[in-house]
Amino acid sequence: MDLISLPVSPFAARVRIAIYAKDLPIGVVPPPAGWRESRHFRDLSPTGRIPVLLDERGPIWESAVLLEYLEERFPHAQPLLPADVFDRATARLLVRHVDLYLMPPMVLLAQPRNDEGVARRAVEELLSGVAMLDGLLNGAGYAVGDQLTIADCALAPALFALGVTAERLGMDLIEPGSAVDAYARLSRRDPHVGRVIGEMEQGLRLLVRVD
Ligand SMILES: N[C@@H](CCC(=O)N[C@@H](CS)C(=O)NCC(=O)O)C(=O)O
Repeated sequence: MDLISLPVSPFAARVRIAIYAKDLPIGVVPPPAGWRESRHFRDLSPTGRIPVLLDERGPIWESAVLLEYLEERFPHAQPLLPADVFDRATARLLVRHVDLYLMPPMVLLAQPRNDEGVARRAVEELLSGVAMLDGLLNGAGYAVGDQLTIADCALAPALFALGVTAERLGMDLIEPGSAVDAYARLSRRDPHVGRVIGEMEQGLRLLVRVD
C-alpha cells in the first residue's frame, strides 16, 4: 500500500502523521510527473488532488476519510481516536473545524492573484476560524486529552500552513500567548508531529529554491 503525498501539503501531512504514529506498512510516494494534467492520476484521484491512498482494493482519497480508514483498518496499531466517546466527538470536531474554517480561506489566499475584496474576506474568515479554535484548545501540546489523536494530525500541519500564510501576507494571524500559539509550538514536541512538520519545512525550502 502506498500514500501519494507531497511534503508541504497539509492534507497529505495529516495522513503521514497517522502512518508514522501507527507505524504502518504504507510507503509514502510522490505523485507521477505531470499529475495535474494526467488522466491516469484522475483515475486514482477523481478530484485530481493529493493525498491518495493506493489500497489493495482500490484508491481512497480525502484526507479526513483516510484518517478514519486507517483507524478502522489498523485497530491494533496506536489508536488515534480517544477511548472516551465525548473526546472522540471533540477530535472529529477539530478535524472538521480545520477543513471547514481554516483550510478553505488559506487555500484561497495561496492563489497567486486574488481580488482585493476576496482576499480581505478570506483573511476575516481565517481570523474568525482561528479565534473559534482558540476557544476549543487548552494551551497544551495535544488538542484532545494528553495523547496524539486525529485532531493533532489535522491541526498541527494546518497551523504550520497558517504560519506560512501569515509570513507571506506579512500579518499576525495567531495572537502571541493565545492557546493556538501555545499549541502550534508545543504540538511539535510529539515525535511524529515534529517529523512531519520537519518534512513540510524541508519541502517548503525546496519549493522556494525552485521558484
Ligand atoms: N479535501 C481534500 C483536499 C486535498 C487538496 O486540496 N490537496 C491539494 C494539495 S494541498 C491538491 O492536491 N491540490 C491540487 C493541485 O495542487 O493542483 C483532502 O482533504 O484530501
